[in-house]
Amino acid sequence: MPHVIEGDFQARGRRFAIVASRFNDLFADRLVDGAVDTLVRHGADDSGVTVVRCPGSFEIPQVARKVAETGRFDAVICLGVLIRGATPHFDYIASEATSGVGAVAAATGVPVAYGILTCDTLEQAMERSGSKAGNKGCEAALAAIEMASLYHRLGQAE
Ligand code: DLZ
Repeated sequence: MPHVIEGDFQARGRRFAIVASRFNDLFADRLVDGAVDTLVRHGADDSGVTVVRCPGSFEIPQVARKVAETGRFDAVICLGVLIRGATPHFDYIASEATSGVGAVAAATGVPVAYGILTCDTLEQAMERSGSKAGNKGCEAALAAIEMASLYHRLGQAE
């Protein structure tokens, strides 16, 4: 049998930060609600969940890095909602936000989950923030719980 190291979905006693943008808050707030609900239903205490709001998705990586660097969190969950407009603005912000979030995880060693919607239409955003395509905030929170557990176990295995 191979030696398998993997995370579980127990959030009790762990500390999570949710970094969420306010732009398109009609949908962004639903992602935050989904993430908080998922964390709490997996055992996180209210005191173990901190929500940090920033203006737009472009700012998410900057704030996530600050938050991760405090050393106070086992994982950071990044949530935002980008909706394509008439100009290429969307593509620039989506690209910065996406690569920026990955860079935060690489630079800080803290697991960072990605829950930024990149939608062509309002309908797509609605579908992914708590209706027929689920809630991507919940999915990002699950990834964060698993990664926090995995990093904990990898630390024990050293
Ligand atoms: C400017 C802008 C635009 C056009 N669209 C979005 C969007 O769909 N989703 C989002 O999260 N943020 C958007 N922003 C705001 C930028 O992310 C950023 O906050 C501003 O450019 C200020 O730096």
